[in-house]
Amino acid sequence: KRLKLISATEAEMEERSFPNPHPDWDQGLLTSTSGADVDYNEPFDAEGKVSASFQKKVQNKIKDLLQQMEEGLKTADPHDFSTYTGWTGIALLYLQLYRVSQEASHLQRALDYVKRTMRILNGRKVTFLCGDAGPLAVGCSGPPQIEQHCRQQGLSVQAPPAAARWELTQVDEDTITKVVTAIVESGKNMSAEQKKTDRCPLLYEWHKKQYIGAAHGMAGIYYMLMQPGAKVHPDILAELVRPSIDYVRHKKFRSGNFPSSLSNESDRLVHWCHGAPGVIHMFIMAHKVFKEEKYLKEAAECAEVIWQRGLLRKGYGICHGTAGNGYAFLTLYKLTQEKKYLYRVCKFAEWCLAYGTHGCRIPDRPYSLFEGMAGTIYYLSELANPEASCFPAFEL
Ligand code: GSH
Repeated sequence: KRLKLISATEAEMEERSFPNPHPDWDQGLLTSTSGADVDYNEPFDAEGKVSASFQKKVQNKIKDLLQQMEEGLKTADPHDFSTYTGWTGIALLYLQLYRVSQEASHLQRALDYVKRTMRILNGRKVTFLCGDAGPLAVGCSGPPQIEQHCRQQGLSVQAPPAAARWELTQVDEDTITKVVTAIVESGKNMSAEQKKTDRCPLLYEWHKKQYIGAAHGMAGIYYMLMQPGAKVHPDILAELVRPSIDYVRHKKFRSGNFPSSLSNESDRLVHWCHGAPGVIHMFIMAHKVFKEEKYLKEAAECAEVIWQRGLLRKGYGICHGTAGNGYAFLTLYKLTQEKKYLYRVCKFAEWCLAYGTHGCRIPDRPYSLFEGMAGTIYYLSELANPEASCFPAFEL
């Protein structure tokens, strides 16, 4: 069984990603006084900051991509209100752009898209990314105009604190506790059913598979349970969540990547949704919560695989694209303050600046937040203030 967990063959790895053409970060060169050497770590300037000219390039590209996106959205599915592929995702992008630039036109657009979603909700799915919960939460979030609109529509809203930077809807603690309890109970039951109580006390499946990644799987669920806002009891964290995280940890391929599900042994996907770029967020949170070095080490190893294999042929999006992989470096940079990770953030952004020139696959919803261009713009917009970056609809 162990033998099967060998890493991917080169052919398999190459099939999904482009070889990373960028030299890695070199601390020695940055401290050198020679101008030529400093260029090597471009786009950092001599002081080790992201250079003004690179920031300018990013800003220009954001404008250019936004125009393309607006044009493209004219032919997008008018009924798709979702965060994942529809109008709520676009509203979230404009809220982010407003946050970064304070330009009122962005807020207005966010509001227009939110209004649109309120008219087309269909009550079929309750989930945040694909169902009604996402648009409702975004509709009820901070900006007063959005709140007012929701009130007019007869939707219940609770006023967020005045200075809130639109934390998504303030949900009362009782409701959070109920949801958290349901998640923990369901994980315990599945683990007992599968006789894994000792090894992995919280087990989940989706479409009959025990997925590992951030979007559909265990790493995403443990990540949410560790959020301070989830207020999970420390005993539950220690006795159920932590051993489950360690179980996932032991599923690591030799390459440093992670399988997409417990039953899948092929080492191919290096996406936020499947593989190291999603699992890294779980490790970073585990390090914050349990204060153990080993989790930070795991996160750093994830970052290596992502650096090697993260420039994806699938595209530039956040769910299974290069921008989503760049968020792994952003989050690790926020935690460690290591320049190396900010450098990698910039290199993945640089790749995204050449949007469409690498011969990548065109996503099914090419302009959407999770599959397409809106997600790439979102990622690029984080460069203005990396300390405040947050993977949309995931990191809090
Ligand atoms: N509909 C998506 C798009 O057009 O971007 C493609 C579907 C996709 O890539 N799904 C992700 C995946 O990893 C999971 S969310 N699929 C399996 C694979 O790439 O082998």
